[in-house]
Amino acid sequence: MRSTGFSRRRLLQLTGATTLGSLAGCAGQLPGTHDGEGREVKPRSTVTAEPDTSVNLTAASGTIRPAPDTSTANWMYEGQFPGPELRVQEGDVLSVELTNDLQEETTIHWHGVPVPNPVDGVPNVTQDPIASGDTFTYTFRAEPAGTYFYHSHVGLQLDRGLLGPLIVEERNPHVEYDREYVVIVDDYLPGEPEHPSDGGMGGGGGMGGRGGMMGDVRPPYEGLLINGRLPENPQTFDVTEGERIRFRFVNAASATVFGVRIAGHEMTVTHADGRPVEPVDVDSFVFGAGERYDAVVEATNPGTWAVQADALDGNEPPARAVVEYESAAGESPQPPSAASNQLQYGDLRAISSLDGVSGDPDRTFDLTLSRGSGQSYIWMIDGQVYPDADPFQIRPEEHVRIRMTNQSPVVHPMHLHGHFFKVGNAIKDTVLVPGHMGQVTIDFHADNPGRWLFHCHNLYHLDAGMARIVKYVE
Ligand SMILES: [Cu+2]
Repeated sequence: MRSTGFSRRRLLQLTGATTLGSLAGCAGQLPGTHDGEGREVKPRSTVTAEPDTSVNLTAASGTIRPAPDTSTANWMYEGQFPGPELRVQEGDVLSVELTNDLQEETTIHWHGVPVPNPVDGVPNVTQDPIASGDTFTYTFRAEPAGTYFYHSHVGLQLDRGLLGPLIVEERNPHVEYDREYVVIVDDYLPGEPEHPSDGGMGGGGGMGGRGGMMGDVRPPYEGLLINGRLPENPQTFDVTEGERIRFRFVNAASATVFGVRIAGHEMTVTHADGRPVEPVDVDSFVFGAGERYDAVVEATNPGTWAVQADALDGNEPPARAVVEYESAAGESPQPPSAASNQLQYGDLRAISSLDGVSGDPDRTFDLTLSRGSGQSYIWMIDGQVYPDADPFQIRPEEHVRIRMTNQSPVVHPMHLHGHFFKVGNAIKDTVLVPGHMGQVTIDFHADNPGRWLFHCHNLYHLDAGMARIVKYVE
């Protein structure tokens, strides 16, 4: 149907590879970028080695109790919320058989892990969705080490509770610690998530809406959670004076950016999105949906202290947990003081470099992030609404640059599947692009062929079109 695409491709076949290279270098456009007809490169094959760890996960509905007198029907893995912690050694082969006992299709995505494309878990892009009653096995090598999480990538299922932590332990950590805790920060939505376009979020698709966030609507969250618990029912992290505690913070929320503090203690941030960084001391950090930070805390201030995560864009009471020294058991937790030394992306310096992204890029995409102007709830990348959007075509081994300008007033946590990227001196897989013309540039090495989703990790923005396929072509 797109005859111009055909003829352009024809022309390029005739003019040969030199022309291709120069075109790609100057304009950031690949022949076929807009016709969606480039010949795809086969993905890496999936791992066939014997798994070191085999896990069965069943997705099914059940009841969660985020506080003693609060319960709600939710969807869960193995009847747990958050789902069971999967913990393996770096380089191990992990095999997860997912059984779908839900009444609708599902998948699992291994957020941040650069798995081979066929096990990335994006429905209708990397696999057929798993039908109700069916099973699907995801097998991949768990590397590099890091703090990750897994979640459903179908529709709004993440906001129904289908999420859990995936920890890939380093063989040789670059920081010392005595014990660790995983801290999953989330927004709490009882019942079924609704599409804003259906008027289900109180904003009717208009401006403002619940939560009062300019230019966006917010689901009717009934609280904020740490490890599945509301603030009136906080988890206690036991510590002993003199210990070094590693906290692995995961923002598994669907629509919430959090600011995190621990009362009475400085945090030494050691990993960003699982990747080791030069340790940096802060008293707070902000992270968006899909981001992770690891921080080491020295237990040198006996007492009982709050771990607090405030929604930057919501007005629910902050999520909370408690750090309790043995010697102070039973005392009521002290709240954190105001943040004065907040982590900035510019503070992050990756320990190891990312191969293949030095110098000038082979291809650059200049993208706008924006909201649709009409009454319907639409979010766009470069003016297009996924899935009715052109794939970004790249070639194997290219150094690809994506420059984003956020024309909306709302922050967007942008996530690239299958790859880490360089942002400043950090290596990450999810990055916040601030509102009001905020600009962020990421660079990645095209070393994992396939079709990868690049999208906003605000689930409602994703659902409303803020996504693209990055596709490897020959
Ligand atoms: Cu967004």
